[in-house]
Amino acid sequence: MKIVSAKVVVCSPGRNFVTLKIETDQGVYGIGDATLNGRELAVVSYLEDHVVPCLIGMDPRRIEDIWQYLYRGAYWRRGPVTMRAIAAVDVALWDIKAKMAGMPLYQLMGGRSRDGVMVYGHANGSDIAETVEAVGQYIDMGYKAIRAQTGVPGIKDAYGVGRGKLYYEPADAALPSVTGWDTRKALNYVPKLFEELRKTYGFDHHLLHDGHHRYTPQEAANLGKMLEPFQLFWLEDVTPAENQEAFKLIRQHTVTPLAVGEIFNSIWDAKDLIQNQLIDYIRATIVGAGGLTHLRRIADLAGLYQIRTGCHGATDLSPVTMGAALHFDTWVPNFGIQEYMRHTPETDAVFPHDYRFEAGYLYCGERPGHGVDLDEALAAKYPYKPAFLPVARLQDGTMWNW
Ligand code: EZ4
Ligand code: CO
Repeated sequence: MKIVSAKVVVCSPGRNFVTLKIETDQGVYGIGDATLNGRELAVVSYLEDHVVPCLIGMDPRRIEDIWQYLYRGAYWRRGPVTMRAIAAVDVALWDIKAKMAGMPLYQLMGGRSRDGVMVYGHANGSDIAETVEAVGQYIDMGYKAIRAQTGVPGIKDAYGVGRGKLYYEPADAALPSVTGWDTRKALNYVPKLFEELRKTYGFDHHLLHDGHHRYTPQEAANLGKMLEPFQLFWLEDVTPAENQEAFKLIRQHTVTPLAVGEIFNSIWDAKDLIQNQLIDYIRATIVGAGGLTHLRRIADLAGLYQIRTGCHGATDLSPVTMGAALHFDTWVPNFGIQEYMRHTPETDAVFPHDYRFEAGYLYCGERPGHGVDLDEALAAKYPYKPAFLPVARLQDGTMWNW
């Protein structure tokens, strides 16, 4: 069996996606996602110029060997561009293998560990009152877990506050838009949001919050401590994780559960945090961290320390990643939660899929493979549109972490 073609499709049905389609001499094909929000074309070039020529003629059944070939063979290891390209190949090859086996992907991974995959949705509003109302709408839709982000008076376009209710998308301009940040104002305001949420809805639902790398370790510890009475499911990316020692300080001061890793691209980014038990949830996901082949190694390492998974699932991860993630989530023993931001109807039409939402859970389908396809003719109607993520500056103009 041989790979006869590998094609990179760039389309923008509401937002940009980079998709890899690998075809074999036996007519079976596989689909992988390679989207890197705001840096899409770098991955296109990596795939088209440096990966696809090597794939032609290879045996698509040798998933592990091809993974090692692309990882070790490049000499230059890791990084978001490289690991997304590897992820796209890996997921397309797992799709092919599962189709050949006539099985949904979760069966190949080891079979079902649970009936459904608990997901969390994104509720947000321009202030506390609006956000409390938005959380109520998610509760009414059946969600068991909800992430809450609020605008903060005096901060321009605080992170996580979208224009639409269901389709929040941060990459919104042909050049990065400039947003604001003020830690003092956020520390005054965010705990009040959760106080209000618990007063209004009680303690039955899981509530989450994303710090989006904005706080210093000491400020993060302070926030975690202030949020303790409200029993969050997790506090995410509360400080940047390049310096992993920083999490020791946070841990010494708060029992609020911590989640990190949506920008991690390999097990090496996560190893120290996991082995020192400095986090509770690992956010690495399939497209970000080298595909299923690599993500399951991260999950297994995390499992040794009772750390559970919480795969990134924003709209910049295409339905292909969501489909594959749901098979992974259905299998992985130490599953925690799955992020789920809905795609627009345009995106869903370009990527026909068989997963479905019901009462707070997503269910992967039973179709052979990961269950997500690409409608190439429809994709061609939505050409690439330059779109950058925003940047953030403090009030005096200092560049901050977006
Ligand atoms: O800002 O995926 O938890 N979710 C997030 C996301 C990220 C986007 C960046 O492309 O932090 O919304
Ligand atoms: Co996040």
